[in-house]
Amino acid sequence: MTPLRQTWPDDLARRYREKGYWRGETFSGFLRQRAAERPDAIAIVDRDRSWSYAELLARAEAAAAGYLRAGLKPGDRVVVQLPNIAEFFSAVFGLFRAGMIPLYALPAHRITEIAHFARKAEAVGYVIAERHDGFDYRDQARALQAEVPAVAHVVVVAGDAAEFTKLATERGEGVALPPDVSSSDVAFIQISGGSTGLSKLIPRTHDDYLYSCWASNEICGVTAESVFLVALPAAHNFPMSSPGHIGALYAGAKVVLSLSASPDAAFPLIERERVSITGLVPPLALLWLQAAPSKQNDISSLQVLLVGGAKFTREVAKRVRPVLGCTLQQVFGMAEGLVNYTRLDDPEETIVSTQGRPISPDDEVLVVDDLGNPVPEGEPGYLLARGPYTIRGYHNDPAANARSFTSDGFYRTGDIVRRFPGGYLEVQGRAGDHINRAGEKISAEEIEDHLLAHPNVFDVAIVSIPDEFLGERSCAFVIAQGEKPKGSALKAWMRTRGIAEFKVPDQIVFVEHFATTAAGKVSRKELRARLRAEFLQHQ
Ligand code: J2J
Repeated sequence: MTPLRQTWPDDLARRYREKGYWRGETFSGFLRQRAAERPDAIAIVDRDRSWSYAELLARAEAAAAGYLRAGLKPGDRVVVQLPNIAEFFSAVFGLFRAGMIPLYALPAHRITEIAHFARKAEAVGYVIAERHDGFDYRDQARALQAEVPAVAHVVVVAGDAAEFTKLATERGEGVALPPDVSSSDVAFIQISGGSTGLSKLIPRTHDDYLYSCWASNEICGVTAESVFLVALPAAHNFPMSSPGHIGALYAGAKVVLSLSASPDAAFPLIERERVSITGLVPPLALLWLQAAPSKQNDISSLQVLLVGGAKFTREVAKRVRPVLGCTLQQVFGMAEGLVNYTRLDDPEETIVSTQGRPISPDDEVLVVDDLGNPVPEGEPGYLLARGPYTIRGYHNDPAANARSFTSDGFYRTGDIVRRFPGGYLEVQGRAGDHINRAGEKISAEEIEDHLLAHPNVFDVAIVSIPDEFLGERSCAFVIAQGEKPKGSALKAWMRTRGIAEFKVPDQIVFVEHFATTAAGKVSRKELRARLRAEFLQHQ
């Protein structure tokens, strides 16, 4: 098995420890501690259950014993694909307790993506719920085992397990739980929303991730009294770490789970649980702003609304305080590490017009030109980042690492930003070719590769088009060959490719040919830029 690691140079690692950023704690260690300190405090609430910290710990230990009984071993990598239900937490903290490494897939991911994650991570387990949103994940488990036979263990945490193993809810006898792992070990794997090809794997350590969570708690005002609503998919890095459910649990707060982020689902939960803080992507924030005036629910407990994942426009941002009665906190983060927040006591203008500043005094941020030279303050440039919770490399991907990291360890975020006094950043756009569709990142190349497999597609370019609601939508420019398919048929065919629904192009435009230059072929990047410009001109 390719070893999973994330290492910083010794001098920096020493500095991060000495400064107290890396506290030497692990995920299962902190949960055990919270359960000892406040056993009866409520940790997790979903639609119809509520678990105390003591109960969550007991369930995590039972799950850990169950995994070991089923034949999984410490160090094994396990793809976790769960909706926002309480068992997400017993399943995942069970894996931590057993020294296993979760890889977080989103509920929307389908077989092509799940098989890629499993192969790339050399996973041997897959943790699912029976069904969610009408989709039966057991069928997906069968397809995965057919495609990647190494995934020998499927654990179903809720519903009917069929031929698979049910998540253990009793500790049972005869299984000793292993000693805690080291805080510098990789705790779990996140998925990158990168722009080239298939998703890359992001190994995060206990030390670095917990730092980003507890420091976020301080910046976002999360304490043991807070009530944090997870409205976005719990597996996504934003609702997990900014400050997220992990931040909230670290603080000993209450985490409330909503199966959907729609106002219809979320507002009654805010009222019932007196939610004080939550996070949304911009299109959902817009929906909440539209819905709030006509809803009867009392959402006055909400103090902070974090908005991030994609650019939140200033005009909409300005409406948050007057309409929802809470403080907006913009957050510009990435699963690879660096997270920026506006501060709760920043002037309103800073809150509505910037994407904040880094969490840590030791976040090193550079804004550079094409040649890698720093640009003057206020000028746009590429954002590079290095620091105590920003990864130094993807898992088992030397080519991506050569592209995405400088020789001195800065991560090339791919974002184009301007930096202002005080370190505040304003996101201007992206260098890479991906579509940020309502916070979901889609690689143009990945979708082009799928479409090229269609017999009547000669060539294709995927382009991001500005969209009033989604921020960006995806448009496929297609040159057909043979019989020209209907756009709707092409979309339907894409759905058979086993990919997440959000990756199916929103729009398909057939063209006769792609422009070339006198010198011959243009680069894909240039082509996409031209098609986009032409499309917008004719709007
Ligand atoms: C513009 N673009 C943004 C913002 C992210 C907190 C919040 C978000 C994420 C996330 C996260 C943006 N304005 N406010 O992990 O902890 C775009 C950038 C960035 C990419 C990362 C967190 N906030 N973005 O969205 O890994 O392009 O993380 O590089 O999914 O989203 O995407 P992702």
